Amino acid sequence: MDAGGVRPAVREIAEEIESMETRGAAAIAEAAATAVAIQARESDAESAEALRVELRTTASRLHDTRPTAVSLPNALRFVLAELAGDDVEALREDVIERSRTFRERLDTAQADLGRVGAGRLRDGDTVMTHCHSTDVMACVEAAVESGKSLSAIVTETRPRNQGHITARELRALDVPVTLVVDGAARRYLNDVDHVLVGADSVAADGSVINKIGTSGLAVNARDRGTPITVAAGTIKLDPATLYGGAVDIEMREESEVIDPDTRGEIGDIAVENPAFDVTPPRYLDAIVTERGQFPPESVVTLIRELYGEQPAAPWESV
Ligand code: RUB
Repeated sequence: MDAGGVRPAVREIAEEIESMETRGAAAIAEAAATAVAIQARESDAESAEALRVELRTTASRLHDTRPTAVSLPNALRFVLAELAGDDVEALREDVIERSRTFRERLDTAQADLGRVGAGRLRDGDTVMTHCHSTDVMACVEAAVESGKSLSAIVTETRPRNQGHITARELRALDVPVTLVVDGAARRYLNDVDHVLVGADSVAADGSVINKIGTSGLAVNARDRGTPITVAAGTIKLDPATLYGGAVDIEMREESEVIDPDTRGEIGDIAVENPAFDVTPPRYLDAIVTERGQFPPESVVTLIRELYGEQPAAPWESV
């Protein structure tokens, strides 16, 4: 067990998020909520205070895994909203119950937003996707289930090729797929009716933070007059941005871009590997959530309604 009493199963979940075995904003949030419940269930803490300290240490470990998807801190905020009281068993049960509620709501939200997003797609549309987003897949699935026939152009999504996951899942829905390299996206926009992307975070000004390449794709789509929709459940809304917080863009290993031997052969070069970028709201047509669709600039009212107060930070020790 860790200093801080973090259970091995929790450490394993944190490592899976770090190594991207568990990836995508919704899956990361679900895994974090599950990990906190495991910690509460397996903890040997004999007092509520000791359990509170362990839960904060657990939250801190999970929070440090990946910095950009706000669904992770939002999950921790929800599950660890109330850590009050002197009864250790009541505290344990409360955390387990809140984790269950969070995960159930996540599932329902995705199904609900899928139906909203499906409404934006027409029978016969070709959609272009970037990366792999379960919120996007929920929209496509709902459209297909409602009898619409779709085809897809899928960017491979360098350097980790999440487009392959999207391609596989679209084929499982019987959607015809053309896989292209990221650099070919603009060329193929001529054949596309709708661009559909997910989000890791949505800022109060309506900017969308998603997989690197999304902003260029959005600018190109706007230039071509191709509608672009962001599918993002409300756990992707970042309350800290209401109070001047900025979204931290994850910088990943250089070796994901170029292997060390090839790099050595080339000589002295700098390599940068940002995992996400920021798309300003003017390039986006709509953000689809389980609460309906919003013009990106209006999303601030939803953030205020759902997360109006100064956001808590249950991963910080007190
Ligand atoms: C994943 C990514 C996805 C969002 C939304 O990046 O950018 O578009 O996380 O996914 P990575 P979802 O592969 O680096 O985690 O809709 O499943 O939450």
